[in-house]
Amino acid sequence: MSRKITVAAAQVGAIDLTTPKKAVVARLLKLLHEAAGKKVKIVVFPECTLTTFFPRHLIPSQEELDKYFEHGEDITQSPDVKPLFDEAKALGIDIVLGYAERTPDGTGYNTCVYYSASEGKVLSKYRKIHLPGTSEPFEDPKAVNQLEKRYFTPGNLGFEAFRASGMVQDAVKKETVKEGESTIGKGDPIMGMLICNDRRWPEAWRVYSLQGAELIVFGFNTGGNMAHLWGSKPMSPEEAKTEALFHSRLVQQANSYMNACFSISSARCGLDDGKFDLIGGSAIVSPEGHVLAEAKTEDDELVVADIDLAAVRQGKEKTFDYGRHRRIETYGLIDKQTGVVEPDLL
Ligand code: CDT
Repeated sequence: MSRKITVAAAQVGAIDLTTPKKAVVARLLKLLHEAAGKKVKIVVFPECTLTTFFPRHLIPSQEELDKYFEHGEDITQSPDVKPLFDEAKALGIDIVLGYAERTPDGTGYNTCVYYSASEGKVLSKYRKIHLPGTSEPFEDPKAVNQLEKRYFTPGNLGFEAFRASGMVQDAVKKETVKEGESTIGKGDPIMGMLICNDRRWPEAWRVYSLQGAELIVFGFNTGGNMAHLWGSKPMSPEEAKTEALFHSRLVQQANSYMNACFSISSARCGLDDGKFDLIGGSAIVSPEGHVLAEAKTEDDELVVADIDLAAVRQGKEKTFDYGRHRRIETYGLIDKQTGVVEPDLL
């Protein structure tokens, strides 16, 4: 049974504080049309795609801050963004879009949705669970801030895998399955979504792979030089950026392998406002941990690969056959303890 799909990361380059959402959406539409020309079926856009990564900035005015959020329950009806969903439907391309969400009760989430073109609706929503950075800006005026803990609440939707319809031919459905037939690896593709910092947490990937995830997708905004938040030693901006890119790639390749799934990562990158440097490095990675396609620029760029979801079976049925090899009776600390407790001193 063929489980081949052409997929893409739509990497997005610099966006300034004052760039209007309409101008960003015009760029996203250009990438979507390029994807259509390459017969892509799923396009993944970055984290908080529609604006500059505003958690860099202390924005005291609520009215000003709210301009960076989408309001209400249904992003597909947001006036500036609706044309993107309408075009995705017309072109028959599923899209993953990251955005800042303000719910009707005023809560802020760092969110993404999976929009299905064949169903004409959002199939799944994910709200970022691991929020990095600080609530207060650093005193050092030269520091690059990451005020996600100030502007967002940790996601409350968990890591809920879902199936994407209309992607593979002859997928076994509830109605068509024959009695006693094994449906493993035969249904519609099983997907999971993460957002940026989540990709560094193996627990997040594992919860999805325990649901059989075949393809995990995520967008990111990763600073090239965030000396106040990470780094083991003083580095030049160039060294810091190389290290940030290395770690980004390391976690994507390692977690794709250890969870026997494909993954797509999509960067917001470039020099925002001519000074905030974000790494690129959008990539599509195989379940064996190999890079199948990667961005060559730090600008708007479509990164495309043909993947065959049947390739996840090898890892899921041999090295990482969880049912045969996992030893959950020994993993208790994972869900009982948050921080580190060291053994008693000698
Ligand atoms: N957006 C986001 O989550 N960025 C973080 C980097 C900053 S926190 C040190 C990331 O994990 O890439």
